[in-house]
Amino acid sequence: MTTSLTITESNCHKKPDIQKLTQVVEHFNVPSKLLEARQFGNGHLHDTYALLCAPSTGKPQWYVFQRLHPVFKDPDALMDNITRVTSHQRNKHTRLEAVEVVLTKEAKAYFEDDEGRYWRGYVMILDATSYETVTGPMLAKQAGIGFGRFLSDLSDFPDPPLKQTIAGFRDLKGYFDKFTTVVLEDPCNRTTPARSEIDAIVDLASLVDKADISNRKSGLKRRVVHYDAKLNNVLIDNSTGVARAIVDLDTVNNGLCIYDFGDLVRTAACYTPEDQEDVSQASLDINLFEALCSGWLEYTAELLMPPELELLCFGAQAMTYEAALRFLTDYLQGDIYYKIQNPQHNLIRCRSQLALCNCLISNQTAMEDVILACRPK
Ligand code: GN1
Ligand code: MG
Repeated sequence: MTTSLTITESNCHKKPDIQKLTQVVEHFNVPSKLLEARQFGNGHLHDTYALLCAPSTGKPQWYVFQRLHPVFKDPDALMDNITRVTSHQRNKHTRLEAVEVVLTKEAKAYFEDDEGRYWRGYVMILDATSYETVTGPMLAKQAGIGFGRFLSDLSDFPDPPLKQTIAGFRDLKGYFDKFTTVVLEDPCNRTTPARSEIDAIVDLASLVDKADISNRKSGLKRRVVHYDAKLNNVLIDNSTGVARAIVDLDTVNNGLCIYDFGDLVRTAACYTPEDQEDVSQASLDINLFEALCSGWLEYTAELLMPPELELLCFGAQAMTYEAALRFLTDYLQGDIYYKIQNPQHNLIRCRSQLALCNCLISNQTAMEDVILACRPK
């Protein structure tokens, strides 16, 4: 499935509340005549809308508006990070387009509604597509190039460091401890139907210790990273097929690039979606992996230090495990974090990520060989 940012019927789901959206849009510096509103995209957290707004004269323009998920409690820090990162991208005159935040009439980067929910808007990047699953090595390579350029363009990002927007984000040990507590408390009586997934998560717990050690390892440079480096956060130009922009900058932070590489492998080196029901299909495709590596390393190999290169495969295992762990924890808690389309959705997501994680572990040597071969000599 793909989400084309050229608006189509297929990427729009429920009917949006036009009255509410009209009220929100009025607070922003966009033409306030709302011609069309559609629910948009496939994110797991925010409510996202494509809005067509018309000035009194001239051409209507598409925007992406989002009502933020309540996990984002500090919108000033969130939007400040995004503004700093996109300004840096723009000053570099990079080949990647930087997303453009729409300001409110009070020149703020978000608006708080009367229910205490935060809203923000972007100018929509048209004629580009966000792919949910990979179609072949060419797309995997472009995804690698997109995130490789992103890392390289931000490699000279100035101090101060970016702000932490979600406490404990990307802390695998923290996620595991939370999971252990939820399993013990079993608030929704769901441990029985999830027994085999719980056991599978516990079987792979050595990854948690390895992440804890790696995170503190000297030589692992803290860089400006995306921290949600999924295939569907690269926009691919519809006519050239080239990576045009990196979107969804909510989690940009100073962190470890092995996890951005890892998220990319999780989502672009496997043909199936994150919620693949037939888990026998949720496996690594080595040709996709090779294409992705060659794209990513083309832009990052010169920056990377030996300990980072050594831990790239671990980054992929850890991110896939983390996804499984977080989906399962959410299932056990009664689906309070991620949006779901059916009652089993988080469990299904967990299973497919577990299958992929095991596949990444058993293919580690082959993957390391590919990385070695892709590194510029
Ligand atoms: C969430 O909503 P989305 O798809 O951009 C999550 C990521 C997970 C991802 C799983 C802030 O991202 O960490 O990897 O779902 N974002 C947050 O696909 O929790
Ligand atoms: Mg995201």
